[in-house]
Amino acid sequence: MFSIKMRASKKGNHISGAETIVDDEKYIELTTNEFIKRALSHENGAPDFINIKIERINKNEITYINHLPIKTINCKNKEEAREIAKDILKNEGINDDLIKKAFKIIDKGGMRGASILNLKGERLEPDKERGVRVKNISTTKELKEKILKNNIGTDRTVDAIAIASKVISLGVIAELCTSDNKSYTTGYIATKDGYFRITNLKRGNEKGGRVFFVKNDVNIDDLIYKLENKPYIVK
Ligand code: PML
Repeated sequence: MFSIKMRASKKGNHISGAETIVDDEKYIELTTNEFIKRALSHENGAPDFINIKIERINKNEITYINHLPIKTINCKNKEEAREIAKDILKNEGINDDLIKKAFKIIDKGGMRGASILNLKGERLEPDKERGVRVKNISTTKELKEKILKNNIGTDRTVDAIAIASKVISLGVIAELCTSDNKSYTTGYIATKDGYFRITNLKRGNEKGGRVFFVKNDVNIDDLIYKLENKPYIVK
């Protein structure tokens, strides 16, 4: 099996990223071409740097998990969407100050990965500019098809459900996310209860980002190691 990762940037600023796990080397070329096409046609601009990384991974190291149940909550505007988001997060024991802090981080944008906040509001990611990127993940072809064919979500959902399902299975309390694609305004919150897509969680042209909320006694080195390195396939 092979992990294939792409990231594209311009003048050092992140533009886009994608990754998957393929089970045979015959899929490497096709997938790589798709990723390059994606990098070159991204709405956030043309990159001056594209990095493609292909690594063999051992089948026995892969953890297979079920995807979080997906639910879409339609909101008429950002204000309504953020109220809904707050309610879901509060249900998980995350207080108002923390929620405000998290929205401030994602609205500032520009991070390649996620910020990690504990319940005291401390930021635990070692590199505050870059954040922590969840890597070595993929959805199965069947899950991708189910999401797209039944209009449960979009291509962005397919990528994000892999991230969300992995982080929640590793003990993260909740994930808050808006897209760094300028025009993509649907964001989500993931908790142990599901992946809640929330329309209009940001306005068009606004920036995006990710925050993971974790317990105060989290073993942060272990969590970051697993987020980055432990291969997961989400079915
Ligand atoms: C991103 O672009 O990485 C964030 C994706 C948000 C996806 C929300 C959805 O399911 O539509």
